[in-house]
Amino acid sequence: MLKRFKFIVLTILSVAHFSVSYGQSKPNIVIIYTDDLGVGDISANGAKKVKTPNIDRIASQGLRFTNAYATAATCTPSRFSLLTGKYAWRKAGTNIAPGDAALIIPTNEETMPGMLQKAGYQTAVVGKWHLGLGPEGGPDWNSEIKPGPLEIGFNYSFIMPATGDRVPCVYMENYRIVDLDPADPIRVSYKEKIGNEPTGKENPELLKLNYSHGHDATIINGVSRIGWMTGGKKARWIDEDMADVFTNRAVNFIEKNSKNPFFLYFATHDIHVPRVPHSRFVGKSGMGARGDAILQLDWTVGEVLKTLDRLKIADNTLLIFTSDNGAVVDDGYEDKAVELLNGHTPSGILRGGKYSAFEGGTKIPMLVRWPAKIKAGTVSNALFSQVDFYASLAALTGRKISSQDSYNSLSTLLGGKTNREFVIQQAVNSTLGIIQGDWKYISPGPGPAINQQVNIELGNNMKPQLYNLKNDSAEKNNLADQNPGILKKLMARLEEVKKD
Ligand code: NG6
Ligand code: CA
Repeated sequence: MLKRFKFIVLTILSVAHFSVSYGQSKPNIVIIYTDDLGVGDISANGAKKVKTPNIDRIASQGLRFTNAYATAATCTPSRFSLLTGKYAWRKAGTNIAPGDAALIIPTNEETMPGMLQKAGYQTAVVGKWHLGLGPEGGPDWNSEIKPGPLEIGFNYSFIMPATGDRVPCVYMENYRIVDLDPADPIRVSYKEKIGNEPTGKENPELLKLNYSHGHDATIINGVSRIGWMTGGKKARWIDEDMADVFTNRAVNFIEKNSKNPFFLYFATHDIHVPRVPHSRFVGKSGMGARGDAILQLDWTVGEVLKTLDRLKIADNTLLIFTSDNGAVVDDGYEDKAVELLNGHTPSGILRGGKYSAFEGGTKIPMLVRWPAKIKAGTVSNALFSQVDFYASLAALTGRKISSQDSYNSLSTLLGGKTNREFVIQQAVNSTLGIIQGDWKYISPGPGPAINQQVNIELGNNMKPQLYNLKNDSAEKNNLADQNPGILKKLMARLEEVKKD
């Protein structure tokens, strides 16, 4: 009898002990994944023309990376890699997804949010999705839309299906479009015009923001988009309110889960096009809509920081702030971003930008704060790739995973030395580059040298390119001919990684 009693007491004690240490040791995790923000776009990285005090606060209270990379120079493949720990170029169909694409993340393989769920986290995605939705053939917008975020490991989802410049321009909460009137069903096409709503091409006089290239289809809220849609009038978003809507959902999720470990993947629309910020930011940067969108993004970050402070969970929250790809100025709308740049350098000294195989494509701003573990005001020049978030967060939360591409770089993420011998970069046309040691190699291939519309050098070249990033971080001198040995080594390494 006594023995049995002892056993019960011990069991209760050990369960109690387990749950206490469980709650305390697992930090909350917040990833603020911004869109198209360049290394030069935040004052923490030296920007002078625009001030980002809230973003800078993450750096001053935590860690600022100077050598961190997204896996790709566009959104869909970068996000695919972030959430799966796998290079997107291993899987067909992972380039910039049309707004009616089927879900591109397999539901039968473990993902980062799924792994964190198993580790006891409540998980949420708020903001831009752009990873496809629904079964093969794409989603039926008027019924339950699945598979989607909930099938790959999120407990809660509040998203825009694709991008701000792609139809359908509606929010989706879990399986449903928000405020959809069944009497006004949504139809979407990326092939041809459907319905009879005005388009940017046919009715430019109706636009409040003109397009500069592309973006000439259905007009929603005075802005023409990529793709055509009809119906869903009540459900359509107002671009000016988008940052408020997403921030509100993100804050609500944090509040609801402040007493248990949570993972929030907060993917902002800012500073992607169309840049139509709320009136409280319009004209405030003096740099046009792009600068104003940076101020709006900074406000968003401030709201997240304030919420963590108010709930007294900032100390035990690992907060990561970064971007999906490098900067672009004119990405298809006449929003005065070019004319009003005023000497601001979104990509810093880097060559290229969004879409590019040059550094401006994938080198991104990255700040990490975890007051319980990271010394305030640290700067790290350690090489880091976003493909490692998956394995690093698995290590943090005690989950065993198997991944060929994602390495456990937790110590790097918290301010230690690099754990990576190399970083792989993917440009818009899937050209690959590899950085190893001081050197960077870009594989040869066809394609225009410059995307004239966005005025960005893409890095395409029929000859192999080799740059010494240590002496030449702006990639001015192709040293391939002078260094055949190094060239051969990097080429071979890239081939090895591709084979893996
Ligand atoms: C391009 C769009 C660009 C942007 C990009 C995706 C045109 C001419 N350009 O095709 O505006 O939407 O796709 O950006 O349509 S990303 O950040 O989501 O990858
Ligand atoms: Ca992007």
